[in-house]
Amino acid sequence: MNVIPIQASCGADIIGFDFEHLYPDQVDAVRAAWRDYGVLRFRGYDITTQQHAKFSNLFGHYVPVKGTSIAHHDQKEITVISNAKVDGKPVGTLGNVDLEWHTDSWYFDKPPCGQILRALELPRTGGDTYWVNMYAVYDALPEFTRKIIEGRLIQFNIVYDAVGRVRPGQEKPETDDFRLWKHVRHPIVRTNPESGRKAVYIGYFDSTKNWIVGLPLEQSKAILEEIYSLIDSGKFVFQQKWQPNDIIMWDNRCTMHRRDGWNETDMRIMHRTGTGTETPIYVY
Ligand SMILES: O=C(O)CCC(=O)C(=O)O
Ligand SMILES: [Fe+2]
Repeated sequence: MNVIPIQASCGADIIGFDFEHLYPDQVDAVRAAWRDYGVLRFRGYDITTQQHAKFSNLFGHYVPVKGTSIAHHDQKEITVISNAKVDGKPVGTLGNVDLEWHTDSWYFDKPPCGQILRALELPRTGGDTYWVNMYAVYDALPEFTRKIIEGRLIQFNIVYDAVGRVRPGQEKPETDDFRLWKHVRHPIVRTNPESGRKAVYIGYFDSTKNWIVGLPLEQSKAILEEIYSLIDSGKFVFQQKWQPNDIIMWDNRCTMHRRDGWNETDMRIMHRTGTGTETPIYVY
């Protein structure tokens, strides 16, 4: 088995992994590469849904399919991400929406540590996915900004989802001051216990609903915009142009991702599992 960096900033290809036998030395090498590169690509592996779930379970306990997401009909670990419909009924969620940078399940107390996404059916054009290395974003921040955010918490509202819908079980807040809305708080500089390295952890792109706790609103907004512009600079980004049976495994603690839209008349079907959950921590 070989690990080949895709680009300096983010990502590595895994060549020659055996999904059938799951040899322990290969699994250990994947674990080490996952720690070192944040995003791993397995290109052109025609695995079954059982193999996907079994592989995923090696890296952390299984993360149940959550909320309005739709589970695969006979593999409970798998979330189906798709715009496809069978007999008029959607087979998955996250159609051609939710295209902004995010980490998965940022509104949870314990978000998933890793996610494993496999492409089954792809549109003719569009639908690329991008990952950004948030260790590199942390390292690229001016020391002045790093000093302000080190040890602080970021507050994410849990009332609205990333596309502005009220989440099931939540109610529209009475006040416009988003700092008073129901929320979770996590360290904005997050230490990944796997690597010991620090990454910026910001959930999703929205300086009007995220707040760096304790900072005046204008300053919080300015720092978040500074972070977003580093992400958008593209310097630390890996662009995945999908081929069928590509599998991408990412560390959800130290990367963010987003994807492009595509022509709605084309079908796009992806299968995803989560591996392990963890309370985000900051170690000085
Ligand atoms: O469909 C994709 O390429 C990625 C969707 C996404 O954000 C996810 O699976 O977490
Ligand atoms: Fe996502």
